[in-house]
Amino acid sequence: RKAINLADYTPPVFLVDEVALDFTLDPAATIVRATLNLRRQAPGPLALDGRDLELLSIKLNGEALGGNRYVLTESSLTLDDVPDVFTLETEVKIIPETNTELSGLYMSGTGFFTQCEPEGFRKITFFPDRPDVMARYKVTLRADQSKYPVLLSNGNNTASGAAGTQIWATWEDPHPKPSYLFALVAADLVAVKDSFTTASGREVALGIWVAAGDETRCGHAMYALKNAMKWDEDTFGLEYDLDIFNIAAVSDFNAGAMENKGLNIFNTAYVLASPATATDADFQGVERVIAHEYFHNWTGDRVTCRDWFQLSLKEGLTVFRDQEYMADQFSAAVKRISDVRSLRATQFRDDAGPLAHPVRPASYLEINNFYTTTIYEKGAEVVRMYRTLIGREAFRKGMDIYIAENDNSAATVEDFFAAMQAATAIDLKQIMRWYEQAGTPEVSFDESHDPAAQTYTLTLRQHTAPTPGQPVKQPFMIPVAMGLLDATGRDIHTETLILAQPEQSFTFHNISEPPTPSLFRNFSAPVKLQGQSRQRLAFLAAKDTDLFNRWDAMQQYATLVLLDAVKAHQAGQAFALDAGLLEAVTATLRDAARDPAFAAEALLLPAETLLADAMSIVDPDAIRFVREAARKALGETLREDFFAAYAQFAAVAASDVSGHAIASRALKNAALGYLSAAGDTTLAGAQFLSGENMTDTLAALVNVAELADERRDDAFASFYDQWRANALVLDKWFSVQARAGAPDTLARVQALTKHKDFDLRNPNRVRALIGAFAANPSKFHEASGAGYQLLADTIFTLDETNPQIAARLTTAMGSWRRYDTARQSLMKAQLERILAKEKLSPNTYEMASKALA
Ligand code: DPP
Ligand code: ZN
Repeated sequence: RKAINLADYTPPVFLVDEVALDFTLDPAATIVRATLNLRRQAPGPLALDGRDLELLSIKLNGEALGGNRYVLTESSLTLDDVPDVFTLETEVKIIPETNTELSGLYMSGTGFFTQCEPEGFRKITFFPDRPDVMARYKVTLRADQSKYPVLLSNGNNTASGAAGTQIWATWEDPHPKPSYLFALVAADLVAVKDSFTTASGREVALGIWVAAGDETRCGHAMYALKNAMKWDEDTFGLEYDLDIFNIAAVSDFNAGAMENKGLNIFNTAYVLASPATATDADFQGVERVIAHEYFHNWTGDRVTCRDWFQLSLKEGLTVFRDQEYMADQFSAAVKRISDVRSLRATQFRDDAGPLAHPVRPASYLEINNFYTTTIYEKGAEVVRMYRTLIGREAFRKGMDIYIAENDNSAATVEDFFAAMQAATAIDLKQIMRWYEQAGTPEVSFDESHDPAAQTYTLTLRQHTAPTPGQPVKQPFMIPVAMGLLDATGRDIHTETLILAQPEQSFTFHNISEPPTPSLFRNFSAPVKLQGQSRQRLAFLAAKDTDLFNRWDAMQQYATLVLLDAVKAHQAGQAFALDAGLLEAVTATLRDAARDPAFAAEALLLPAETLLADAMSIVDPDAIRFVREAARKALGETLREDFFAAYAQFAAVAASDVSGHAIASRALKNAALGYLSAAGDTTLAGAQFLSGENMTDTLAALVNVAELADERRDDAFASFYDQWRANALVLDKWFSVQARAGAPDTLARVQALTKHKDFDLRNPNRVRALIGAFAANPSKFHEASGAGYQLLADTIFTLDETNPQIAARLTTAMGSWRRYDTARQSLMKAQLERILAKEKLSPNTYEMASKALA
């Protein structure tokens, strides 16, 4: 399969001004009639994309075309001899019930749903399926009234009716849009309705469509939607632009949600939430994703992408916007901490391996493989760096310019750059390297203090290791938000430096004593800061005025200490708890009441995956042993404090999901984790039994899952009995078992793949069991290689029905070179086995071959 290259971009030969679609919906044979008004832009034939379509008829300006007038291949329909302006009518048959890829039109639950981003529309009708072709859509849906009483599409419902047992509805979207934003829903759903009045007085009807029985779990989604609509008006001056906004929830969905114009389609996991069934993290996930998809209405829909290489133009920007939204709802520092925690755990890891790619890749085989943390989360960091560099006011001005200049068009990363550059006097040219070069820069520093001159000089150096296809890196433009602390921890100077060369020195005046620098405050750039001494880290962990850096110093300190303990363990020495770590945890715990949300984050030791990233040869067993030993030692040493904290933060109503309640539960459950690690499991057992709140129940279950005895088995059995009918809760039942560190995890996961509720057709279930297991740092990497085999077996089967999810699972073996030679060859053998599969999808082929390259 041929690579698609950014450098080969050419504008479309034909534009489509209007398209009328008429669907007669039937699971076994849906008929799609399309009328396209086409207009030539450049010389050449008309080439339309189309896959899995049975062409029934084709007319040009009303005249039926014979087979000699067009060329049909597996993926295209080409007409050589066409006028400059004309109407093309096609009629095709598609089979939604056999569409297991969940791209295009497919069946799920009670009806029909679509997913068109990035290239699903070509599985619905022949069309120039590329984002720079923006058309106005008129859509008529026809279906059996008894089975599919609800018919939805983009825009406004302009007409409806019934004819015999059939109903029909017409939807018209006044805004031109690319084909990837098309959507339809035809299903037996019920709506939770509300309304929102925009700042300029437009009344918007809001509907959240779910399966009957799920209406009671839509409250948080509706709250979040209205809150997000208001926030975008207040923060960016962006108002909603249609009279109706619908969200439909579907339980079979490859991604989290989709921003189709006026009709967002959501994975049920990001709509349904009640305190009894969803954790606090789930509630926050619903709010974040609802906001994210809503924000796409401007950054994605009104201003879309010229081509898929620009994916981060909409995704990085929209993630940045949802991060800012969430920061405004809760604690900004805690939000930043949890975002950076996951960026480091996933994006930094990818950036260091064979799958590393720039925020704007130069080439791909299968664009579905590029919905990555690099495009999304690192892309958001790049947008954040613009703001850090030019300031909030200029950034807002740049956003206004970006929207105004690119409204109703398909833009590029350069257009965003131009808008930001127009808003500031700072030369931003070099920021473009963040889009072009993959890899995580490493920043180191030297310092010197001159008591006579009262100056302090900081020298910063940046270096970025080679990544696939990029052996040499140019220096990045790195904003370094920093402060200088005196010996008492007071800020004596704060500034944002710009590091743009391989090495740069900065001199500060009137500095009488050697200060302590606090660098990259609030994580001002996605880099790795190196060379901080333990003493420094301990000081910053206790004193930094920047909450993020205080947390980070503690994490870095704990990382150094635990990595030393790993070495000691490998050398056969017994584990000894570091006094500084004990001191830091003690101080955090005793001060927890001041900011429980922050304390709960600070109490978490660095994840096993983060420790793994810092090792040249990953030893998953030693990492797990040491991290657990540290948790146990802390739990035992601070037993009284943890019990006290548990009791202090326990008094929160089960139904309360306010920020205060969420923070209290987080702190309480952090304490529960340490007490359980110290062998005190009665508390977890009792909390499990008393649970009316899913956060508490699950936190207890996670601890009970570590026990390989009947207490665990009883807990999982009763959880199953209680929740077997609730798919989203049952997903948790699978994933807690797959994430467990208990010695028999692998065998249990093998057995669970045969469980009657395990279903390879449902992406949420696959992620809950197989995805979670592949992210289990020690059990997936069990020395026998049986974990790799299990994953590869799943990929083998899944590749035939859902290549997108199969390809995604393959990335779990992307870091195989980081392990010992025995594990390396076991993982490599599985990757090779996958590559040798007959009829392997291009999706999985790309990931497996790149992992091995
Ligand atoms: N465009 C979607 C999103 O916003 C991806 N399915 O995440
Ligand atoms: Zn998005």
